[in-house]
Amino acid sequence: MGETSTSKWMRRALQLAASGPWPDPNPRVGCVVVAPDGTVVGEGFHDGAGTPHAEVEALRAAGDAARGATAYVTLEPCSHTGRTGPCTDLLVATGVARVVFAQSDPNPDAAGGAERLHAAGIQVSGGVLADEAAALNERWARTVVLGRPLVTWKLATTLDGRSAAADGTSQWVTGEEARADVHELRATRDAVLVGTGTALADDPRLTVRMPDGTVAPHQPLRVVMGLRGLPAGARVHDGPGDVVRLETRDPREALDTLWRSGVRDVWLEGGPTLAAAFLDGGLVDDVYAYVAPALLGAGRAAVANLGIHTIADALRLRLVDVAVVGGDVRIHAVPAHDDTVGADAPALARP
Ligand code: AOF
Ligand code: ZN
Repeated sequence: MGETSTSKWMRRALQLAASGPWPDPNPRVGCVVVAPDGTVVGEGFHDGAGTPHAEVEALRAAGDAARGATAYVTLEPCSHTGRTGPCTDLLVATGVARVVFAQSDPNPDAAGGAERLHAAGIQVSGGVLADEAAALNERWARTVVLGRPLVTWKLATTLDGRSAAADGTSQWVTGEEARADVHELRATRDAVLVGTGTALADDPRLTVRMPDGTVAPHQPLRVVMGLRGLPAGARVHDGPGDVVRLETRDPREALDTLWRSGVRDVWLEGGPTLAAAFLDGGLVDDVYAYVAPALLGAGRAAVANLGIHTIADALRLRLVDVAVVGGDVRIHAVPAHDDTVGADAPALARP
């Protein structure tokens, strides 16, 4: 079979993959099973975490016609038993003769499928339209490699880096447009996270609101971490969407818990102590700084002490982009140790 038909079927598999839900803790995967005479005998896609894998759906549709056929899959078939059984075993059992896949599986728990198929006597080739397949699941791939949710830290400061005045007042550092922009970005995340300090001081609702003040349809999970208790009347308990209390001050532990409950990206809104803990642990992947052309000269800094004493040790970020938002400036940057694109690029490209 020539390269043209191989990429034609893979394109179809990519199309199927794209019909899967997003965002989702699992990757978007598509599969097409093609008989030796070139007829499609089965198609499938992954319809979200906990549902059958794309291969399972396509093989189920193909039935006996899978024998001797070629399976085109956008992701290397899994070799593990997770929420579902290994697809490699099913491909072998159904008598598929050949497997063509696009992206190798970056998930350390599920990888190795190609070798397993090969060992079972199936003809295997990978890398067909791999970049396109990878682009569908860029954030997923980053999170499975890291084994934790991606973290975006948002801060709002004056020109002199202060998030609150000397008397503790902090509403509002930036203007209305910047606040609307924050709500728009919040809405693209699975969870919004603050520390108990911020929850007590600012009494935020942490909901996503539309410019007219109404509540947006998608509400990220609202998470408050830290050891102090919250009053029953705290506003975070109001409105739609779930609220989670994480009784820990350890960012790693908090991210582990969130990861296990399916959260794949977190919007971190402070305060300064929590931001410092995440930065210190190398747990910040994206930074959105809203800077107001205002000066306070005194008051709380956006981030607490990072233990840096000399300029050479500054935590340097790489600039991704700068935008004027109303009367303020929005700076998007990523930690300099991270030379991949901003973790946001694929998510924000989505409608
Ligand atoms: C999917 N859908 O169609 C394929 C996946 O949590 P589990 O048990 O569903 O396993 C998820 C892993 O399986 C996933 O991280 C990826 O490595 C592999 N393949 N996953 O969600 C699919 N083929
Ligand atoms: Zn699988």
